[in-house]
Amino acid sequence: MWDKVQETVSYIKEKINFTPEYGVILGSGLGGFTDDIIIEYTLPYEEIPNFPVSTVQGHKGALVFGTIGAKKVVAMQGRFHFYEGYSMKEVTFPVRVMKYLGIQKLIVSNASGGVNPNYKVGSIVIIKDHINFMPEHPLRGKNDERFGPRFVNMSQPYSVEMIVKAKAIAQELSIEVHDGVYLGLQGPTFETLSEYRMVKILGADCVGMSTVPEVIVARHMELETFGVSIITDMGDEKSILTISHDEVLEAAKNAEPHLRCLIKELIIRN
Ligand code: R1P
Repeated sequence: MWDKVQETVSYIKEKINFTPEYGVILGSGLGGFTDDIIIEYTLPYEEIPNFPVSTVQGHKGALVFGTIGAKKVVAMQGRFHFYEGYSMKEVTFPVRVMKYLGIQKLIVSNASGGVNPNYKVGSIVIIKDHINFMPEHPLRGKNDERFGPRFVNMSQPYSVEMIVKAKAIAQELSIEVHDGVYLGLQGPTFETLSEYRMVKILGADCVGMSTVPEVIVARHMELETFGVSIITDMGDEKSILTISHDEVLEAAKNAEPHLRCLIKELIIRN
């Protein structure tokens, strides 16, 4: 894994002269964030050695390098999910690559289903913690100490400092935000009503099929991490839900302008 990561990093560094400070992972329907970046380079995933390719609609599949204000960022326009058939090591490979390209901070976004009755479709939720309910752990197997320790402290995976800043920015810009716990499931099926109930009973506020492995690997390498979710459907256990990926993309697109604004300001001011 170490050699593969270094090979990919060397390839990218040979192609482009750019050291990003921020990494941003764009979730379903949130790829438009790259319009806020003054783009210097775009590398399609298929051109990058050892990189997986995106197979999910709404995940374009490119690393975008550029600036937001004075800050240098690399954005993943499209992420990888375990349900696509990738191992957790493949799902999280880009996070390791971004770390060795130079990022110190990682911002992760996603679309999720809400179970907190205070949320509605379109709510922006700052992730304050997560519950790992995914079937494979990204750190399973022999640990490579060059990346990080065997046992990773997960008492505060999401940066308190960045959460406080994001909330202050949201208040200043009159963007309504909630905070909550994200629970990661494998997917690709959407949740049954009973599963939504389970998510709620387990203490989470929203549920999705990504983010958790990326954040675990980011913390393994001591990246400062911020997570944000757009609620694209509500898991109301009393009513019958029909949700499609197209509806998820549509709901995410509608809420995207506010989220974009929040992430942009967080990067500029941090
Ligand atoms: C389902 O519509 C897809 O949207 C979410 C779910 O995890 C699933 O992949 O995608 P992101 O988590 O990548 O935003």
